[in-house]
Amino acid sequence: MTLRFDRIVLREIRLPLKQPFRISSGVVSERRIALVELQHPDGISGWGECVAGEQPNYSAETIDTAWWAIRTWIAPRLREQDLPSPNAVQQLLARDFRGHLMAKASVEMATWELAARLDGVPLARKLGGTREEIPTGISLGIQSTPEALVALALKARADGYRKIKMKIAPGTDVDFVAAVRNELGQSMALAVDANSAYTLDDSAVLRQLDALDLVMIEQPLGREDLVRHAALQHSLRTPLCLDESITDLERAEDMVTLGSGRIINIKPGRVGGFSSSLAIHDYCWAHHVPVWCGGMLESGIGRAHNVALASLPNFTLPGDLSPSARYWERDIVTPEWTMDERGMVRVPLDGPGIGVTVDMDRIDNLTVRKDVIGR
Ligand code: OSB
Ligand code: MG
Repeated sequence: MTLRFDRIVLREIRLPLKQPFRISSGVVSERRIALVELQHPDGISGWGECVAGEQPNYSAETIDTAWWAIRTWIAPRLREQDLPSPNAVQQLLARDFRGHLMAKASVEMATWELAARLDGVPLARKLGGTREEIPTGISLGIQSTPEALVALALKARADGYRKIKMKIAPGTDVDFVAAVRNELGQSMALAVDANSAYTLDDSAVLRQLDALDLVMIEQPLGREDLVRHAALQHSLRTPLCLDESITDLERAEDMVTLGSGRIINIKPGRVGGFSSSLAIHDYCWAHHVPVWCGGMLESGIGRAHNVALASLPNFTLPGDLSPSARYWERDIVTPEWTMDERGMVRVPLDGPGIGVTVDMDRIDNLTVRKDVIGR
């Protein structure tokens, strides 16, 4: 069957988080999530989820800019066309069309899902994934006291998580992380993520973090600043991991060339989709740079895409792929995502596509806006 879609259904759902999630640049209590359904003429759908946030505090995109970009530019360019392969979509969307990577990714990834369904293979295998289960880490938001953070970290370890990442910002950093290190001991893999909250003027604080035996410090400096990250990396022994700064393969190459970091957090939504993620993955593998799959508080659809990607061989560090119950009272897929007591999430390999069932009744109940593009 040819890869094409004649109609795109865009839906916005509202999904309250069990707990507000605070990072250095803002807090979210209820996710506004754009879901993309690509409808093939034979009645098969491919699903995608847009990771753009409610506010422009992680990147310039928001759900509202993504909605507009999909309607105005992405859907008209791809709809009612025979696509040679999902790998062709990224280039089609790149021509004379800058930015909007999260909007592009949501449709590009849905195209991969549609292609996997048309081929009757699991998305993980369509992408070239080899793993059957993924080691999982948790990302803990900024807490009001070190004691509160320690309590969450103890629970995370008891749940089986293999890595604990703590969000930090100036003023809620060294004391908080040191308290967790003291309580959990040296053997637990701990990491921090600053979401660009520091500058090189904060080097005293960054040196104190360097002494806490962290597996990585994620994105301490500016989003577009590979040069200062290189200066910082050369002064620290802890590996820096870049998240926001890596928007495409070229940025990954620059990181390696300049020495701006030693690890990459690949979020397919941030880099424009799966083709770009695969290119970054392959490049990093060849250059001995480990990668892991980050999260953006996705629902069960986005999580399925992340789990499929994380099944590739160079995803050697635990991903931010917490189970559904960590975020939501009830997810929008069945079965919900779970993690076993060893901190592993299983890659669904029994059915085609994302391998979980989209709960249409649940989605209908949560939908606040819907837009149908096409006949
Ligand atoms: O930097 O990884 C990040 C959530 C929102 C914005 C940025 C980030 C995050 C997370 C969430 O860390 C991880 C998850 O989805 O569990
Ligand atoms: Mg991050």
